[in-house]
Amino acid sequence: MLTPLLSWALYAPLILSPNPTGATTVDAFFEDWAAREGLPFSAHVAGVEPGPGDLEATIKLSWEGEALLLAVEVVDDFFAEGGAQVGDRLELRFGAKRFEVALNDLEERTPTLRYKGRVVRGARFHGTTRKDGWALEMSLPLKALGDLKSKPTPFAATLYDVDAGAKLPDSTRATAPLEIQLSATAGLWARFLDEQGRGAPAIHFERAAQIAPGGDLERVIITAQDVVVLGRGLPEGALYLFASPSWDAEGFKLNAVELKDLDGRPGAEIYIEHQAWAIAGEVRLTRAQIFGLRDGFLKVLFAQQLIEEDVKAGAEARSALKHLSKRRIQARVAQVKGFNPGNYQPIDAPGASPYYPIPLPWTDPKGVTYALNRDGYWVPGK
Ligand SMILES: [Ca+2]
Ligand SMILES: [Ca+2]
Ligand SMILES: [Ca+2]
Repeated sequence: MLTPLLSWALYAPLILSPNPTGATTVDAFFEDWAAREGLPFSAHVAGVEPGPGDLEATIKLSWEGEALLLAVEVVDDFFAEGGAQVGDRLELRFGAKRFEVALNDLEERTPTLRYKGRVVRGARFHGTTRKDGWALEMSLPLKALGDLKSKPTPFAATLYDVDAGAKLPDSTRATAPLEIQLSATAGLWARFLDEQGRGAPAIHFERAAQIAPGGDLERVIITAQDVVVLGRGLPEGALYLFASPSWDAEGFKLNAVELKDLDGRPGAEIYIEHQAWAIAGEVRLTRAQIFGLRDGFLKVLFAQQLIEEDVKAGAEARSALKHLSKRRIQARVAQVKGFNPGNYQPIDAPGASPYYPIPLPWTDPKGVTYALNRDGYWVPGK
């Protein structure tokens, strides 16, 4: 079969947020799709230009868990039953993968999904013929289609309309090419900003990661004010969790972010190293923090100053962290340049800030070792 050559448009991808579980039933009743906008088969690709009442069609997409859900509704003056290569049929493209939907007779002989001629297992169909055409609801296993969750993927559907029972289609129509991406976190950032009254802050970091164990990936966003985790699998049905560590916003710069397991429990923690002015133009601090989920909140599990620079005086104290094990972190004693222990005033005395102060040789000659307990890292004996 000749496949129409479509050039992919560089539009913003169509971001699909998930259905609430069970909101769509594959039963050839289409009320459950009423709120979704349909993509028309608007491009005439080949054959005769169909007239009114013949080959007006739309396709709708949605997803739930590990299944892509589609609804196709077709006005067609004659339904020609057939298979992968004959009769009315449908083709779906996801990136470079081309799938054929063999409609069979829609009802008794259920349609099948084929890839390179072989039936794809796990696809479910429920079709129906109508007075003015036909319609089909389907649930396709995501793992067969490609990685639609992590990156925008070109998508197009093509309809081959056979009206006289002949093998060759009378006409062929396709959706305009576009990119789709399934996102478990679509819309949640706007909701966070709105509900927390945040305006439109500059985003310094954004990435998908498994923060809450299991299910779809969460999205981590860091601004000069907040660390935010967006997701639909967060504790107690929360759609976002956030911590606002009252960072100095002046000169805020992220030096490092790592999303990985740091506490030996399922799900990644968020390690952040940032710098900002404590006194603008004079004293700059670099700080390390670890955020993690505890008791339904995003909590600071660890906080330590790493570097203090007095840029006017050219003085600097520089510590470094070492992960001794999953449960122990050591802040090495700082290497000090230019500070005079006699007139050195720690910027943050212990307890005065959420950051443990930088370990200086004259206050903490061995550095500081933290041990993880349930709620965070602590310094034994402090
Ligand atoms: Ca339905
Ligand atoms: Ca037809
Ligand atoms: Ca963990």
